[in-house]
Amino acid sequence: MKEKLAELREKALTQIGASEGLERLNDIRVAFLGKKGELTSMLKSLKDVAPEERPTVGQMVNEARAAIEEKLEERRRAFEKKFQEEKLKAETIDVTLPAKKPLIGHRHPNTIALEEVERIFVGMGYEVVEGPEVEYDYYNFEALNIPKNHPARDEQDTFYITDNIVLRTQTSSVQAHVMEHTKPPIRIIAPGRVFRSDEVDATHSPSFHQIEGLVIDKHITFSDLKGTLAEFAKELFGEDTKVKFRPHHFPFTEPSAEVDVSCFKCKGKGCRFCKGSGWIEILGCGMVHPKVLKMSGIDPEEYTGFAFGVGLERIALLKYEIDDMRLLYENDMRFLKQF
Ligand code: 2NM
Repeated sequence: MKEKLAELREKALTQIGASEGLERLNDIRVAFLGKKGELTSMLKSLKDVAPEERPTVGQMVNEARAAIEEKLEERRRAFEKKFQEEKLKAETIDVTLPAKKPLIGHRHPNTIALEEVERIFVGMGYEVVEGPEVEYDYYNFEALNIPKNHPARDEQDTFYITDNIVLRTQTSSVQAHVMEHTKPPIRIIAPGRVFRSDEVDATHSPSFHQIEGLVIDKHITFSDLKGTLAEFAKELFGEDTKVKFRPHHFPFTEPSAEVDVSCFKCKGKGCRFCKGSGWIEILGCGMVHPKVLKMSGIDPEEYTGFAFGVGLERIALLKYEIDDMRLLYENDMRFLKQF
């Protein structure tokens, strides 16, 4: 019995010494000290030992138990320590590493250009109004003197929702609403997204933005229109910018004109930017057609007005010298950051 006990003790201590990991350590504890463990069963067979031997053997069992427990605890602590050290090593923070900078967004060139245009017109006393992108055929066409079968409808390759609802092709639709419910004087600009069934290329997109202006009051003349747009061009492109009005045709204005500005790159001498002409086309305008006023309930005998329309992307491309409109829609931060 004594030899067996000594053997058992040695076996347990060797196994503990060779164990790797807390799980194995627990298995060893159960195998020797558990309810059905080897040392426990030895304690149970103490009754077979001669009575005079029992105290010594009993003491040996207790000593063996204490020795195994101590070794188990020692080993457990060693594992814990090793585990901690590995964890610390794995989680080391290198305080000298550069920090990750949060990516900060940037205003879109369209937005910058729009805010610039709004600033100029608000400074002249205009109000900024918005309206729906999905519009009745009436406000997009009829009320602007573009009846059914008018050739201008074909030019505007429209997205139809139903026979009488369209994605607006121009923000003049907003102005038709305003004229209908406002007694002049009216002085507004209507910026917003418009839609035309165009193929995408460097200068076209099926969805782009317009800013249209409208002024209606007593005694408004073409001179007011010229002065307003000349001032606008100077503020937008620089004090020495000149404007040139060329006769044109729009269904909703009479007379109508297209406006060129002197090239702000070469000051009108002619360069690659203005294709050698010295002029850059920027907008369309005219005196609001009496029929348009009448349809909206404004008396053309009492009131006159002027209107103009300009493409926002066109201004952004010109102002920031961007040569492809598609760049405006790709949301590449490396591009957007430059403006
Ligand atoms: C343009 C050119 C000329 C225009 C006309 C109107 C309205 F509502 F008064 F009839 N709004 N905008 C207009 C006139 C728009 O864009 C090139």
